[in-house]
Amino acid sequence: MRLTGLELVRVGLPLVSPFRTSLGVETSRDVLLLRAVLADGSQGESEGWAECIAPDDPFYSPDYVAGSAQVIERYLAPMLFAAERLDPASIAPALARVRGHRAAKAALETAVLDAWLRRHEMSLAAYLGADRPRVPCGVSVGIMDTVPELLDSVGRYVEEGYVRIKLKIEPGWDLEPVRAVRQRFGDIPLQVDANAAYTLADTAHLARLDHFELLMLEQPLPEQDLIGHADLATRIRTPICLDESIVDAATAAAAIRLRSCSVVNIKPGRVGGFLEARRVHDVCRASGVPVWCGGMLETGIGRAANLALAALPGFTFPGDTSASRRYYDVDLTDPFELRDGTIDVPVGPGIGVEPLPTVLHRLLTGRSWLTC
Ligand code: SMG
Ligand code: MG
Repeated sequence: MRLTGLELVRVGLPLVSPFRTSLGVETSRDVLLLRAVLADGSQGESEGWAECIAPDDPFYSPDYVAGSAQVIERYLAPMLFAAERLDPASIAPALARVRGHRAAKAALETAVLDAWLRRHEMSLAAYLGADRPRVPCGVSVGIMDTVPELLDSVGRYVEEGYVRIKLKIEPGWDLEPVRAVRQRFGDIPLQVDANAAYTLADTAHLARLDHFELLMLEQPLPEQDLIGHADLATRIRTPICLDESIVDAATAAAAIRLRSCSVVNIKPGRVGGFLEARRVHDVCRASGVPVWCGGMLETGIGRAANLALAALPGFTFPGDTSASRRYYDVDLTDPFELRDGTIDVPVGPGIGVEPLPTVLHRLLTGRSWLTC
């Protein structure tokens, strides 16, 4: 199969409520979607969709949405247009000359993979080796102005049935909100995420989190600091999970060897695509390290694909794969709903969903069409 066309589609979606982390506040998303068209000689064409996880600004990682769009238009798409025979395994090698830009590469690989799977009438979940029809879901709760506001928010999510709560923390917003949530909600599965807001000088302070029996402390230190995380891990009891630090299967292997973490958050868009995400899963599983699926406030397009990954056997912790209404009043796809703390893994070919044309049309902010 060949890639014959690629459309970059931009949509603007307001979030239902601001999402504050140690990196800043998100109130809306400027989403880049890709629509890939593959041609298969006499067999005709097939189409595939993907969402790029890059946020507006390069604060979480070097990726940002305008940069991802540009590197796709200028470098990545032409590289794939030039490929004679595309199959899923050939995409990442065809893009390897470009360094980094993992969010852009992941989106492009996913759009082509979706088209390829639709052509072969296979779901992404089946292709990846998923073994469950639905997955337990957690929710990530942003930093709030006050503890009572946080408790209201957590209370609503607990009532909706989320099976674990993740609190965003930063210096000045850590022990107090965690203590308050523990006091109010007892021994619910609870974890925290710092987005690299601490340093090793905060070790004694972070050790005070041990008292709260958290499932894990996610990315306390800067992303490159695997040794620092390993040192921290010997000084605190709370298990360390890495997110930003793990950019491919090789860094996962290094982090495990160094004992920098005992849990890994996997986001396909952070590691360059679903095939690399599966390799991260395989490396972790072979070492007995549990993984879970992270989130980047995806619309239904990105969420559908993440749910397929989250159904692999090594994903033993609930993911940040929340229902559509946690993010958006109107999602780009039919909404994903929480049922008994779980969300169904899409079963249709490819990622199993497509943007709803009327919603897409209403929220559209730009589109450009590239051909070989
Ligand atoms: O998709 O529910 C979601 C968001 C989950 O907390 C979440 N993501 O570091 O894990 C993380 C953050 C990154 C997003 S901040 C832009
Ligand atoms: Mg994180």
